[in-house]
Amino acid sequence: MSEHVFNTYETAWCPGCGNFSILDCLKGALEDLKKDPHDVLIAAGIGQAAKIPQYISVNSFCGLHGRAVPPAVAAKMVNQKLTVIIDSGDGDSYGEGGNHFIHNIRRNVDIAHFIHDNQVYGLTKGQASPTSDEGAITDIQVDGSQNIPFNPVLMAISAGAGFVARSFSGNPLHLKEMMKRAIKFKGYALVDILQPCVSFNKVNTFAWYKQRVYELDQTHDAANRLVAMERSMEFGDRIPIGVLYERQQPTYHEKHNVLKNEQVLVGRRNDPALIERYLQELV
Ligand SMILES: Cc1ncc(C[n+]2csc(CCOP(=O)(O)OP(=O)(O)O)c2C)c(N)n1
Repeated sequence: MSEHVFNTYETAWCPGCGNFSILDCLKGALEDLKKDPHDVLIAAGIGQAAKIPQYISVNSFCGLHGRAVPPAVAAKMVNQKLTVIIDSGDGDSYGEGGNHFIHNIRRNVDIAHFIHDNQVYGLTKGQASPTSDEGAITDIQVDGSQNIPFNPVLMAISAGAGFVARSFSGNPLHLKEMMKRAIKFKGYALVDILQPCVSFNKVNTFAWYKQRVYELDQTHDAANRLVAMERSMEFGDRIPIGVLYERQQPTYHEKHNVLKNEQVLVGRRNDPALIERYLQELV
């Protein structure tokens, strides 16, 4: 495959933004996995992170705020051969899209979900997001955020996700590896990506993460759900990155009566008499 397949475009991001590395890693992961652009769909909502599909030459769906999951699920539903990726921000995915986030995990649709977690609503000038630290001061939360921070990796494991990882935009080798594993995983796979926001998050900076982040090693038992949950709660002086939890389980398609037998629904010939009968049953 040509190295020019996943094109580069001029972006709207601030110099130093973690999004650049995340975009590079995503392109690298797709190249390494030898994905052809027409076999890939990236769905996003709204935000700085959610602009990613505009900077990469694959199929894309730019949805409303928090609404990246439904079109991604629909696309996977009709074409299982498609590599479906959701790539969006923490505000978009865990805030406005929180309902979709949780219940898509329960369906276990085969989708890789990459979330740029900069702990703020960056596009709209840095308001607190679900993952903001308690006490985080912003232009709106002038006395500090009083909400308990949302823990996406712990939530995903407890909701039943089969693959849950965390990575850091400042460690591109690690991030690309996590993306590749999530894409290859059969079933829902989350990668929460710690990402500095150079304009609106002056606390959780690149240096702040660099001091705290450490890579999980072989001593971590990623098949043990309780161990994974305990490790997921470590977020302070030390922050683990890597695959927190991994367990293969039947996907939505494997359990579905029709989908388990049909790889592609697009273009199939429908029987008008059958459709007429279904309609009659409805009236
Ligand atoms: C329903 C709805 N609520 C709020 C907004 C305003 N809005 C657009 S982008 C955005 C912030 C997105 O934040 P995040 O997903 O964290 O991405 P970032 O910009 O930080 O990359 C907000 C609040 C909107 N467009 N629609």
